[in-house]
Amino acid sequence: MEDLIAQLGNATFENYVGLDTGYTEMAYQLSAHVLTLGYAVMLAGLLYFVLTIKTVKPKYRISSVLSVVVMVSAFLLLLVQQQNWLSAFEYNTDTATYMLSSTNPGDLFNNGYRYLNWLIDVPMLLFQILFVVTLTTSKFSSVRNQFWFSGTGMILTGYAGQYYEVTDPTLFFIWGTLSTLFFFHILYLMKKVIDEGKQGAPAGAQAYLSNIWVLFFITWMLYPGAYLMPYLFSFSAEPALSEAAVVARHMTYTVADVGSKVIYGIFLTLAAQEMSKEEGYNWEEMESAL
Ligand code: RET
Repeated sequence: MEDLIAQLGNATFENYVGLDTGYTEMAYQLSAHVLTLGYAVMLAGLLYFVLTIKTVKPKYRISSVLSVVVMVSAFLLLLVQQQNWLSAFEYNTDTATYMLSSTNPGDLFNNGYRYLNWLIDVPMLLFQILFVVTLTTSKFSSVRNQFWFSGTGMILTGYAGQYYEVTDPTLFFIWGTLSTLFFFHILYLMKKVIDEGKQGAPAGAQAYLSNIWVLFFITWMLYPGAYLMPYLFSFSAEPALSEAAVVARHMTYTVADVGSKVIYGIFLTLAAQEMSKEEGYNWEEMESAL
């Protein structure tokens, strides 16, 4: 491990595996395919949010617009992330694995693109629900500011921490813990927003809002899981240099992205449709107007 650290420094563990054993065909391709699936779904989601925007009353449409913003930024950054994977490693016939590229014109593999993407998407996703629900006791601007504060705090501390996942586990866990404190605040606020939003909402919308809370909780928890992946596979103070952990991280991020951005946005659209119907705007009976 020491000589690997001398060569790779603060690079993330994906590179360490690439220099150590390299990736078997299956692990390399599976990663490439999962990363491709990620950005393809964002493009499909973009169409869904554009095409369904008129199925909800104008006052709910900002939610669809925010989903569009999220889809465009996620599409671009996930595309770059996939290209980064392809260029960082190259097939080596001696080892019959994909090793860290020695002729790589680009950079090492890094998940930083994701974090910077979250800097845009996390506040957007959190604001989005505020345009669908009606708050009873909390103030819109106060919740919005707190969402923004804790959202960016969570990401920036996590971004700092991920550089130390191999070289300095202590710092990695300290930054990770700080980030988790912001995360708990977000979970608390979101639960409050959803509970308030359910009051007075039509039954159909209430059911979607309950589903949104479960979806939100599960998919957002996957991100810290992906951060911890090298340790979840090693169960020790040293990160596991295992290709299975790398593939698991790609899969976790992709499932989390599809759930927290696309399915979440779809559920919000469905909830807004129910609310629109309740308020006399029934798109199913006004095809000609669409
Ligand atoms: C980090 C660092 C380790 C601790 C925690 C984290 C949480 C990240 C989350 C990210 C959510 C991202 C979303 C992106 C959608 O575009 C930063 C991994 C708690 C919850 C929803």
